[in-house]
Amino acid sequence: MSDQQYASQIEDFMAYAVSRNPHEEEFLSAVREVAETLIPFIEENPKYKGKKLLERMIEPERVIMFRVPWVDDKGEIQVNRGYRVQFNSAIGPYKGGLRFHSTVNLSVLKFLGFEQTFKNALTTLPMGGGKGGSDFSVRGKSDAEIMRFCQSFMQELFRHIGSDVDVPAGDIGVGGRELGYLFGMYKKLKNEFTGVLTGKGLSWGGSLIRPEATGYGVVYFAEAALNRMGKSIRGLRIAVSGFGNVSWGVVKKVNDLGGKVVTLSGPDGYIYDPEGVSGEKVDFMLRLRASNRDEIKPYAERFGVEYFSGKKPWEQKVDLAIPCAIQNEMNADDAQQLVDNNVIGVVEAANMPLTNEAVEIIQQARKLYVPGKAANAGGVAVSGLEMTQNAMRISWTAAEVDEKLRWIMNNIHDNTVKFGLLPGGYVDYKKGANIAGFIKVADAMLAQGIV
Ligand code: 2IT
Repeated sequence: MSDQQYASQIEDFMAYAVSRNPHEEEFLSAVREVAETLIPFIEENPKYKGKKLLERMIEPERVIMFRVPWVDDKGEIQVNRGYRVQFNSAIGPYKGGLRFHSTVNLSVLKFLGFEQTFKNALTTLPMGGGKGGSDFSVRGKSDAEIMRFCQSFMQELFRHIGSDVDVPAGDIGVGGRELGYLFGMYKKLKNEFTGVLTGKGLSWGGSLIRPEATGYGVVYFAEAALNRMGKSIRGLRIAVSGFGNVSWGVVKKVNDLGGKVVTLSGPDGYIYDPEGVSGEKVDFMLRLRASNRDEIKPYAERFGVEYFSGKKPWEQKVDLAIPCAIQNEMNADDAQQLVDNNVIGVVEAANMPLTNEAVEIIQQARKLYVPGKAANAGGVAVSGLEMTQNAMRISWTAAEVDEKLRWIMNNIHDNTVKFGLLPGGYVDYKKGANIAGFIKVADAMLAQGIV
């Protein structure tokens, strides 16, 4: 079939997706990104053709929405909305994080659950795709308010999850503190101590390296991709956005490998630290996060570096960009600026931080582009390792977990190169990740019949 025929097939499929999911912008953009690579692949492979696999895959197996009422410190009743999108269980129990953030809605969680299905397949571990959360924001809340919210959230969620059913974890706004409150309520309601959540604290079933895993995995992947180009992290100046868990792990591993992270950002703006974020500055990131203020400005005040209010770090001249904050944080103009500044490439640590137009600009310029579903899979991969340790009732050492994480990231790298290598040598990691993830899920779905 010609490119033009594929293009019209893609538009027909998107018209179908739009008609079934009107106004769900984030979800539709994730679907488009996948459909553009998978429709030609499916057409060329009789095994997958005519089975309505994409139509089946974009329909979540189940969506749960619920009321989350709680009482704030003033004694007022607050009402939030809770969700769990159980997207695909073809290769294992639903698995994916919970996001507590003001931008959370059904479209965002469907996009995240859809992406998670492919990501989890890439890890080689038996995990299906899911995502959940709430429009609750921890910003400006007291610890007691956060606890009451988490308890109310779990009072409904508990009946839908289980260690062989659906295993949530953290995401934006959900870290060790929130997972502790969630786990405590789950255990009380079910009267069982099982690995129903991952990202748990070390003394109650958590895994070493889980807090670092997403960021470490991103940098292991970046290093593998750079090595393929005859380059490495060593000596690179890197722009990072965000200052939360993912950025923190990226900063630590970049420092280990001899690179320099020169920017961090928050919703308020970004800081530029030409010396690099290292030493006590890395620990300061943890304190910023624990403060519930959601601002990066205090970093500039504390360390006397430049602060750019209301700006994004992509305007700095750097060798590599690693967006770690949130979806759509890098648009076409940002991507063009990076290309004009001769960046080596962009590695996504957040989920879909680049708009589809931004991805197009980076790839058209033949710069390195690695999608989050491949690069940030180390987080959920170590969640999978936490599930294994819980099931075996043992704990591996940090070195053992790190070794497995590195193996998994290198494996994802090689597998995405296998399906993404274009004539001429450029690697389309987006194509590679979509096809490699699809094959695993689609084969399982085909084997299990129309269910
Ligand atoms: O986006 C992600 O992969 C996560 N938030 C982690 C999910 C998990 O189950 O560890």
